[in-house]
Amino acid sequence: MNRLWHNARLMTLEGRGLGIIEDGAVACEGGIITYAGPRAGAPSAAETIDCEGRWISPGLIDCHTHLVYAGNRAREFELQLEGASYEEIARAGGGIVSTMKATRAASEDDLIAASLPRLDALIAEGVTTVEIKSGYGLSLDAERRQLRAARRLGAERDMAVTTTFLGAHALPPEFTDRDAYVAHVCDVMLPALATEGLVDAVDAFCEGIGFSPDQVARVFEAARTLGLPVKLHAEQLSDLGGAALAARHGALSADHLEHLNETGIAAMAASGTVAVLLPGAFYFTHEEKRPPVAALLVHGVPIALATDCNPGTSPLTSPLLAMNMAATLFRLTVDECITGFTREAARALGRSDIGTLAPGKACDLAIWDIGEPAELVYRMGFNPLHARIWRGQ
Ligand code: DI6
Ligand code: FE
Repeated sequence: MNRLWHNARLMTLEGRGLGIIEDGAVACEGGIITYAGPRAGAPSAAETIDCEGRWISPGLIDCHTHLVYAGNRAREFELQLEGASYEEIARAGGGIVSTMKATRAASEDDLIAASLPRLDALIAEGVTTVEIKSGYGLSLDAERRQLRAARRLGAERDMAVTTTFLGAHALPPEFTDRDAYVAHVCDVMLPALATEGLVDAVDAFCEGIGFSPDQVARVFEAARTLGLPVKLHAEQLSDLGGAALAARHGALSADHLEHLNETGIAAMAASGTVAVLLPGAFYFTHEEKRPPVAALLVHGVPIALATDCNPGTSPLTSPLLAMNMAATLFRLTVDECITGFTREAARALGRSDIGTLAPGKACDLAIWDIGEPAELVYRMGFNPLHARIWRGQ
């Protein structure tokens, strides 16, 4: 059935900024937008919805999450508050490995049950597409369960889920040699999971405590052989040249980037690699170095934002709070915060069918009870979502 939302103010996200249309309307047929523009030019429809002057934006896109895992690290957080270091916690069995143990012990149904509340928190704030990474299984079976759970979450709710294989996240306890584990990731895990249709993209953690640029390059080669796009956790804690490496491999995005240097920025600009900034992790880990936002803008690198929802460094399920943090901590403008969770987030996922309001795009809408777009970014802990529309429903 065709539908028309009218008497609305639109953030179409078409063009450079927010693409605002006052007194606008959006029409939809079969889950696809057929019209987004001034109300005066709107087609007639079987069903019309009066938005009473509310704002409509594209549904939000959370382009970097580790949303599927079991357990949590609240006790670890408490120990940190009492003065324990990350190393002490890791030695006591904490850190990524503690989430790995809980995730390995969980069935696919357990993972779904544990992850649904987090997904629902995103849905409540208007998210219509979410990227979900593996990386807490670190064995073929457990990574498969995580990715299958991620796929199933999309069916449990009206939500588009894109999956990313992050086998090269941490060294599992069965391995002592990082190169040997990377070979297992490239030769065994990735080909099997890709064949099963569980992998939309491939990611790695390029860091002193993660994997070296050489090891990441091997993972990227394996992805290329399978025709899969790549992205990278780069320059979060130190500068290993990960972003430039990602750019050389035509990565969709390089994410975190607090310690990114000029060379990396230029390389990203040349390859069109999106900078995904994750203010939740910056905040939660007390990072002091800010990502080089001004230089990214000067070079014309597109900037996206995401929650990085994960149990260790960003237990965040609020895109609206992430926008507020990006503004206050990274000095992004209101327009940059909103484009970062819509149009640019779509770009970070390599998706041209979502992220703006235009004919031919998926009819994923967020309808907001606000007087102006800045209200989305300005408030903290308040949710002005009036309605969320997924594929026209
Ligand atoms: N970067 C991070 O901040 C997280 N993973 C990553 O690649 C840490 C995840 C965790 O501590 O569980
Ligand atoms: Fe992450």
